[in-house]
Amino acid sequence: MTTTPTTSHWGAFRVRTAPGGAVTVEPHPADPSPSPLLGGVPGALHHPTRIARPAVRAGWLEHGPGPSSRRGAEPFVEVEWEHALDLVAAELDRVRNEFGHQAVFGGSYGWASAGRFHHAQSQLHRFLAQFGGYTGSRNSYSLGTSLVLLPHVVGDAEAVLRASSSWPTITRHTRLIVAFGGIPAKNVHVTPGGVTRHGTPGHLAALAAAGVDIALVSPLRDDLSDGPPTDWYPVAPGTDTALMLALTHTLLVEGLHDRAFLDRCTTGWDTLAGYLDGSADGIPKDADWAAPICGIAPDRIRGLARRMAATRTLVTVTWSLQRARYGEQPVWAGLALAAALGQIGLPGGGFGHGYGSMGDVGDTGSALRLPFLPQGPNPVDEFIPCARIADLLLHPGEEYDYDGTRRRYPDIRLVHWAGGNPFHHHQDLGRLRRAFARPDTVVVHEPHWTATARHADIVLPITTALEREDLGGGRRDTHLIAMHRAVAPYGEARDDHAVLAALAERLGFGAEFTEGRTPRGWLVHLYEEWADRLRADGAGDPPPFRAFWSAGEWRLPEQAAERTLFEEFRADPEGRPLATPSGRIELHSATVAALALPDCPGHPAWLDPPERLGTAAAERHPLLLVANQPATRLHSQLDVGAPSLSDKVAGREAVELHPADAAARAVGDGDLVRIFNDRGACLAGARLTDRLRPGVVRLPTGAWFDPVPGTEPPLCAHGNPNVLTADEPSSRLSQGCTGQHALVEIERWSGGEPPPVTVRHPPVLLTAPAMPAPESTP
Ligand SMILES: Nc1nc2c(c(=O)[nH]1)N[C@H]1C(S)=C(S)[C@@H](COP(=O)(O)OP(=O)(O)OC[C@H]3O[C@@H](n4cnc5c(=O)[nH]c(N)nc54)[C@H](O)[C@@H]3O)O[C@H]1N2
Ligand SMILES: Nc1nc2c(c(=O)[nH]1)N[C@H]1C(S)=C(S)[C@@H](COP(=O)(O)OP(=O)(O)OC[C@H]3O[C@@H](n4cnc5c(=O)[nH]c(N)nc54)[C@H](O)[C@@H]3O)O[C@H]1N2
Ligand SMILES: [Mo]
Repeated sequence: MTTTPTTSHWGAFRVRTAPGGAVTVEPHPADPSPSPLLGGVPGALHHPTRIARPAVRAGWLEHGPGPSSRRGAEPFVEVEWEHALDLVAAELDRVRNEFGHQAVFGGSYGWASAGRFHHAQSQLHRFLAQFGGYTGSRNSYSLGTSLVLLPHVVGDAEAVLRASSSWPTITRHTRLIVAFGGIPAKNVHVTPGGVTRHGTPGHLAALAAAGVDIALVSPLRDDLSDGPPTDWYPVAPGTDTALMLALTHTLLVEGLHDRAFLDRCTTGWDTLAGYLDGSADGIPKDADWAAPICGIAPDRIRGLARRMAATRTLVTVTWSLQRARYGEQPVWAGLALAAALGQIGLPGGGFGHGYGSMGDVGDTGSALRLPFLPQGPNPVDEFIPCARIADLLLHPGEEYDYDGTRRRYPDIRLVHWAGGNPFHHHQDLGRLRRAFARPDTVVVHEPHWTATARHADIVLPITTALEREDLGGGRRDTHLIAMHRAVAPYGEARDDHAVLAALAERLGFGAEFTEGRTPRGWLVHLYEEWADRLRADGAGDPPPFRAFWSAGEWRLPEQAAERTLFEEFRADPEGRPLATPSGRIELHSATVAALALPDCPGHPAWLDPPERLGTAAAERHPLLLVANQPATRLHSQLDVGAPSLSDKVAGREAVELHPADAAARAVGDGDLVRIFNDRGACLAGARLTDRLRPGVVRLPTGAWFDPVPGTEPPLCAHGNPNVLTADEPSSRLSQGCTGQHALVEIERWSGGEPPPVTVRHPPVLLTAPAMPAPESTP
């Protein structure tokens, strides 16, 4: 039995390997609240869906590159590594010679695995940059809207997230948290890159112990654990902006707003006030106006506003609110509400974004930048906002707006994806399937036969983090972890780095890509370079690599426990201005207003989303689906692990619905149901609960997409919500992802024997007849 240290996006842990190769895991001893996701690791590691050998889609192998609607519908032919690498190198070379470097899409959005060196995207971007360039992608599905909006409003999006008021400050000073989207305990186990000490569950317990009141504004009661004293405001999804405006209106008309703070630290209040009181458009945004939109009674709205003004109040907005049409508005309106209260910059007051979205928001772990692999500049300046992937592939040459610029989609011929699963994460998967039919070639690096691998032409089997050595740690982590190799690579799987080094070798820049180092040599180099910098800056004194490696970890220096967002700015707005044009918080932005975008005006405003409860579209599809993050896995990762599998209902992903909605459809607990709208349909297992707002149903993301062959629009046999979501941007300002909401209808499955879930078996794999090597390689 050997025990090795490692880390993951859901926490640091130890791997115990029995002589026969059987693996068990145990959490890091310093972790007070280990993630339940850990339990998914052993089952996923050697699951039959692991990719054992390189494989090429039969039609591509036969006919060569070209658009094909057969992607995802053909068997694969397993080939030798040398053959697969020759094919990829030759195709990269052909595409750049015939169409130019911008014809290669290397945006490759997605999470992949923890590990600072073997980070799949960093490896791919370094490779493609040295290759001569590629079309990249910007921002994230997580925060695509806020990352574009916040610089206009507070100068720097990252600063808001990085410098968010700390949990110890909140538990000490805050009396009332108004939590739009709640503080879901299910999400805080995850932080990109790793987390050793999960702090948030303890902080939530401390909130309860301190008797901090929480106003939970969410369609789901489970967005807050049962501990703290809670008033539940079961808002209709997509309508928080109306509620926030009405709260701010109450503060305004009752004189509860802080005029001195607004004058000193913000700009645009008068414009916003004119919109709130109706002098701008004749419609006062009062509680009576908001109530029928958001589903919260007027007296509850007014009462909440008065309570907020009477005590130290933190307004928090989870990231989910901006992952929707007009997603800028609830973030901007939330900031305006906090500004009107005048508590921004006071301990325990003000605004927060993402408490309960990610484990590190509000954490006090290390602020150090960790070792990283240099990617080098991309010689091509083409990029897309990441959620525009289907538009990019479907509409080459078409123009679109992005953050005040007008851009044009390049013509993509080759898609190279390493780390990330677009056939899980993107909206309207039926449309994405059509988009993926367009390029000449799709290359995917993957450990598992995910839907994305199945929609590729050339599939390269990749090791998991347990099968290689690395350095691991996340934003605000407490430890840098020596990730030892725990088990041998699965089948013929290779590291992304090894694959790209072999391709670079074939394309003539092998030495530049590896700089002559082995992977272990890279770890030593990245670590020592980082340690030297820390010592030079006086920021820490890590041991030499060998000592670090044998100890298995190094304890990172942590930040002070107390931290208040915008404290310095509030103390001295003239001397410490924000990086906005006015130097202040912009409740009206002249820059945004000048863009004259109908879907993002110059101040926070109520824009009616096309899909919400009570709109015309709801007549045919009357239920509002919340497609939020799953509790039992990280997106699609670990869907074949034990926690995720044991949570399925009727063999499919569980959809939660209110007993009244179920009764109206003769759906019983545990029944197989079909969820559908005009974009697609999926099967799911019904789970009845009164802990959500009637009319709202919940189907989380990440069940592996399992389209029933021949269905168009697709019927997913397994329950991936993205067959139902719309591929529409949040706005023309940010072009962010809007996957959180969709209108749907549900019926009990009555179609006889239901289509089976097939995605937990590998696709049909053929063996290549002895294949001659291609004549020449570049
Ligand atoms: N409807 C709806 N859709 C959403 C969301 C939503 O709220 N609603 N949320 C969105 C959000 S916030 C996000 S971040 C995205 C997440 O979307 P993704 O990041 O695409 O999701 P993952 O399932 O984490 O995909 C990671 C993939 O990388 C693979 N992988 C792991 N390690 C390695 C490695 O070392 N090398 C390689 N080559 N591959 C590796 C895994 O097997 C997995 O297939 O989903 C988005 N989609
Ligand atoms: N276990 C687990 N944790 C994760 C992830 C995972 O896959 N699994 N993914 C991680 C990633 S990549 C990210 S970006 C973050 C995402 O963090 P978030 O985007 O904050 O997470 P979600 O779970 O999508 O949404 C949080 C809650 O918002 C509520 N909500 C949805 N729509 C509305 C609305 O219109 N109004 C209000 N008031 N509430 C609404 C939902 O009930 C939901 O549970 O989570 C991270 N944490
Ligand atoms: Mo995300």
